[in-house]
Amino acid sequence: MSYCFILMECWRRSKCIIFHSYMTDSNIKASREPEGFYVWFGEGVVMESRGERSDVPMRMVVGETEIRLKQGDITREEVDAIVNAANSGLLGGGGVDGAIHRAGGPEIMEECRQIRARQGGCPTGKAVVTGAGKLKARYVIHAVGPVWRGGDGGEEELLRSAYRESLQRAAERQLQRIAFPSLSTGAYGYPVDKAAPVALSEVIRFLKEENHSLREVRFVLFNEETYQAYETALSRLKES
Ligand code: AR6
Repeated sequence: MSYCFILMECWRRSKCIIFHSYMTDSNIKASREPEGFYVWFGEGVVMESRGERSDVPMRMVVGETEIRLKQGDITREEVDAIVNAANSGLLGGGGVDGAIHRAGGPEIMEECRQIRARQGGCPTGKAVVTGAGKLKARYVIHAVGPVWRGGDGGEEELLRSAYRESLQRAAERQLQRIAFPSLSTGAYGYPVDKAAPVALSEVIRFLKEENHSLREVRFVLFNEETYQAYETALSRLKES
């Protein structure tokens, strides 16, 4: 491996690179801010990189499955199934639910209507499956997370259940790649710093303990704040 390659990899992955010069006994810190600042020395220079950049997708491997965090719009994901943050009536709404129905077209709502007619909707903590209409995914798994009421109303178990049920629906269909939004942390008001460790730990538990075909579980997080909360939670879970 060439030095140039090593340098470029460190540069890509690091928040900060420090060049130690043992000839002049000085350290030169090359921060990535402002972007593009670059320092190069000749002989007698040792390079050290520090920190991990948040725009390098964060990952964790559990058995044969990768958990991956990314910032983006879930309606664009090319996976076997995307999960929708639905309501019990499967009636559509705002947030990610609205975005999925808009992008996927009316077929998804028609299937939701049939499920409603058959079983009266989908209780909180459960998940049901429809096709994905015009989306790139094959299925939409409609999961109903809890409304946040302060934390004493069983919200954590209901949120765990919504993730678990979604993964079970995927496993029943032998799916390999599934993408989640951050359930309940928008209109339903679940604080994202509390929801992220619940979501990730339940996914990790499922992957370790249940029979499944999954090879990738992707969290597609809409904004920076949500991404950061999941990144912090995943870092802590990796350390524990
Ligand atoms: N891709 C990924 N994440 C998104 C997208 C998108 N296109 N759009 C929004 N989010 P919410 P909830 C994020 O409100 O809290 C609906 O009306 C959003 O930033 O969609 O479970 C339903 O019909 C937030 O981080 O879902 C229900 O009535 C996360 O998705 C109710 O809202 C969840 O926010 C469900 O509320």
